[in-house]
Amino acid sequence: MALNRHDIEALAAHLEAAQLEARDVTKITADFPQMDWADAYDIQDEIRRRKEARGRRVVGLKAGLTSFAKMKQMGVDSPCFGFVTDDMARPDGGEIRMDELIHPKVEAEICLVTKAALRGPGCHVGTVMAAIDFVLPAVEVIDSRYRDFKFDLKSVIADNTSAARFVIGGRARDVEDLDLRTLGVVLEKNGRIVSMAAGAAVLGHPAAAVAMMANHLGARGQEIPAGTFIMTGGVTEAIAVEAGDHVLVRFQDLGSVSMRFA
Ligand code: 0L1
Ligand code: MG
Repeated sequence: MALNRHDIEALAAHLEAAQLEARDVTKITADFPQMDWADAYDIQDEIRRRKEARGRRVVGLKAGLTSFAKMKQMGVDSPCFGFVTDDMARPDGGEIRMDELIHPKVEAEICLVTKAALRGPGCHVGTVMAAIDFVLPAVEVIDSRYRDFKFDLKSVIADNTSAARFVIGGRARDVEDLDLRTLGVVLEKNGRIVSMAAGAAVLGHPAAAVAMMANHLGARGQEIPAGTFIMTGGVTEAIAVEAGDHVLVRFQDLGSVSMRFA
């Protein structure tokens, strides 16, 4: 670790305030270039601690930057991990307020819910598949707090991987009834198809994102508990939205998820 506890807490307060006030900030590595990967996740953990201390509940985990399209879009070569809280959830078909966000983008995500705990190291697609209860479709609304998306991966991790809103829709399906690699996803904005992909876009198999997450958490002495909702990462690149936009995502065998931005 390169940062001291005081800096970790100050940076967590700084980033969380930017999120809650929908205010952009410069990337934190500009002022703390020595920040390392452990510091970045410690800042994120401190944001989580602050939210839980105020009564917010962590209702899911997320993998980000897991699709090849997304990694290319953001110029990074490895995924990252974060969490979502109860106040980030919005209903399927509902409205998402733009005045609470900075510059949101939407991502279509295949989500897995565990029925057994997963703890790395050594988790792989097989371990994960054995621990999956069911599959759900969702749309994540990410909203980087960094001005003009000028960031690096450590700054993004500290900023809880841009987590802002998420919408679960469609229908839950047993994992045995699906082929997660060939599961097709079509994203429409204002009635026009803007992106398409299949589950394999996420690291070859969406369960691979969960295995990476379990191994990452294991290295930090943590696990994925049974009953965890996990967003495996956008299958396509993220799509920018503005007030008035309507987003509809159709997931093969899982139904659809929609929302309007107002
Ligand atoms: O969910 C994610 O893919 C995290 C993305 C973080 C970077 C961004 O804001 O685009
Ligand atoms: Mg995402």
